[in-house]
Amino acid sequence: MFEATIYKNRRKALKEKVSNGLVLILGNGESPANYPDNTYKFRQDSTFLYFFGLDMPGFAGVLDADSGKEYLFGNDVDMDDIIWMGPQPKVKELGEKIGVENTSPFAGLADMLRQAIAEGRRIHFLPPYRHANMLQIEELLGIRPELQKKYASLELIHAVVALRSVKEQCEIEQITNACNIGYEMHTTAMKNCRSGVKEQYVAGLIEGIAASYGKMVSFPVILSQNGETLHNHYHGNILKKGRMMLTDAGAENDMNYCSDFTRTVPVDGKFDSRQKDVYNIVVACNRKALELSRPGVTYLSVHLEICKVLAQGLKELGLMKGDIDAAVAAGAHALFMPHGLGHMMGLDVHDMEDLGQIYVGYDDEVRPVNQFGTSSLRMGRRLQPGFVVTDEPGCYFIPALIDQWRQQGLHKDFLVYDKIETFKDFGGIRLEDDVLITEEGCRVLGDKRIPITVGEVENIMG
Ligand SMILES: [Mn+2]
Repeated sequence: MFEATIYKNRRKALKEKVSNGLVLILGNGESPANYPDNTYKFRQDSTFLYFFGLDMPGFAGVLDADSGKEYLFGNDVDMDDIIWMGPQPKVKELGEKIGVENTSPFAGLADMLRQAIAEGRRIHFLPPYRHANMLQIEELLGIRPELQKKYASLELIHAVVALRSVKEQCEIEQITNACNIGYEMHTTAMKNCRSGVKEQYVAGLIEGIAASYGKMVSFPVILSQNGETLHNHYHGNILKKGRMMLTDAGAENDMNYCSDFTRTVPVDGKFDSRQKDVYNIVVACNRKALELSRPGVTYLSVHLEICKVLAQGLKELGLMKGDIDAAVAAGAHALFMPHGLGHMMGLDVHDMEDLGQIYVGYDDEVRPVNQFGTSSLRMGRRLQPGFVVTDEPGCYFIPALIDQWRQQGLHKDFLVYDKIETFKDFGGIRLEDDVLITEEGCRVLGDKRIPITVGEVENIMG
């Protein structure tokens, strides 16, 4: 964990942002996979990690916005735990590590909240996403699970988003570390992308790299020679010459900070000319986003600009036609890129998505766009120094979507369906980097850039 002052400062800032009452931050517990003692790898709640730093199950924190007092609730281990898990620090000692003076057994949490309710005090909590915590909130606050999202504190959500969105130097170092693991993962995937190899083999290799350098993958690996399926977790195909392998994967490091990269490479290491043509358009989109991203610019506008680069490139290939600005305004390009340019990243790969994407990626000024494609943009608001966002344009040929649009006669003025038809066997390309917004502009995170140009990719695979 970081040193205690980091957590103390964060909690102080949070208390200043919340007007009054108690702030309840629940940690996560163990989560059973197939029987109670056989659990999934433990994953702490990211907001609890951010303010209380303890990466272990069974804790909750409370901040009193009125008195300024801070509390950590958790149980000391007993002899049984020591026999099975080894010696563990006392809750008091854990509190000292993160600068919290007041510690208490977990049961003290219910007592404190009961008293606060009796006094009519406000209790702020965040929208829970795990059923165990929903039951806990029901028990503690008497709010049924289906109502908890509604009663979660918007004031607290906004305060947490404001703090966690701007990454501190110590966090940028951790994300960089996660990106460096991502570099190992992706270059290993490239070197093993050979015809006759099963996708699962490559997926397993890179998952092992994430586990061996850090905690685990930051989300289940997406790896497929059918890259046109955006989130393809099926890894049962044998890689075939002539296809491209799309790998969207990242690592979560020891401090639970994430990386998230996508590369798309030709099986056996040489792009054919059609692949090269489309690939270079996506490289240009990725590069355009790096050129435009800087403080004060909305990420929605960056998204729309790279859509124009995509449409222009596809027009040059004879797949689109007409006025490019009009095509993008109409949403015709979304046949090829039905998703957004990127999302926030930090302790979560989609940072703070549990708090509500609308509060993370949008604000009063920049509202979500209700048009197919751009409606999937997770991050639209103005960029600030310290934001970490992904830059992940793509170009896909999804046969079912092409058929549907053609049948409905959608965007006939901008789409050359006869030509598009000949790309139905193409697959999909996505190229994703993790980007830090700096004072002057932005930079790709990671000590080394994962090979991205045609030349770099063919070189490392050759
Ligand atoms: Mn991503």
